[in-house]
Amino acid sequence: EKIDNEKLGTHILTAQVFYDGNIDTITKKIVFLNNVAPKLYKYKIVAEYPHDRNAFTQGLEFYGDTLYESTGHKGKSTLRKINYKTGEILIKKDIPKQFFAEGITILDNKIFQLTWQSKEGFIYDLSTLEKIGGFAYNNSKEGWGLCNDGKHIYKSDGTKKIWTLDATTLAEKDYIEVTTNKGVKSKFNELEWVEGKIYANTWQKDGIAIINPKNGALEAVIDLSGLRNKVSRHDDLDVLNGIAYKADTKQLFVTGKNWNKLFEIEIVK
Ligand code: DDQ
Ligand code: CA
Repeated sequence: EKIDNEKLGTHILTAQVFYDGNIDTITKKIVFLNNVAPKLYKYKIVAEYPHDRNAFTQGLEFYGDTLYESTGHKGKSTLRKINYKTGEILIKKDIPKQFFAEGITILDNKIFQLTWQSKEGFIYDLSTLEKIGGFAYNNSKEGWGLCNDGKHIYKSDGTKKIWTLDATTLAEKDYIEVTTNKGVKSKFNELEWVEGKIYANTWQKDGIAIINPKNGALEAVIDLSGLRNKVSRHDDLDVLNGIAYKADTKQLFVTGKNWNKLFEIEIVK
């Protein structure tokens, strides 16, 4: 492999060695770590809004003032259009029962939605939420989170990889590995594109990782562990999952699976 110095994580190097008239191939796995530890950020609550306690949040993204949400569990997955200020569900579409819906992202007036283990994604019309197409994943086994930078779509799959997808064909083109100064991390769930960085919930952790999309460096972690005490507990896995950024007003929102609140937060550095 040609070493791409920009990218952290696992690299497989192969070299051909000639000796005494023989040719041998040597393969070596090396892991490039980041040279600095992630910064630790705290948060401040700016506002609280109602959130459906029965929404097992898997994807969350704004388009203008409207919030879009994908909810999971097989047999009760949905796609929703929401007034975030009141929590009112404007449109709700049930996903066919065999699918466990996961992350969503919005690009070119379309909503792209992943499913967890069915290796299938769906495409919907942004305003009506009518299904207008689908796509398959060719490299990764699972679908977890999605976000986009206006040009490319980014997809997490539960492994240490975050994929870059072609925005037209949805084909998995390239990937980064999320890396700290200690190792390569995995289980990035809901994603959000925020001012040139990928924000990612780590599955079952009360924090958000801030990731450099160019090299995979995990640059900072926002510790959100105080939030779960501010929501009513639910029998289901009620973990932090759901990041949505209103880019026009630079507002950051987070919620959790089956949380009764959506929080607007400010990062405290
Ligand atoms: N994921 O979002 C982390 C990708 C999957 C969440 C799955 C949690 C529900 C567990 C229920 C298992 C039923 C087969
Ligand atoms: Ca999101």
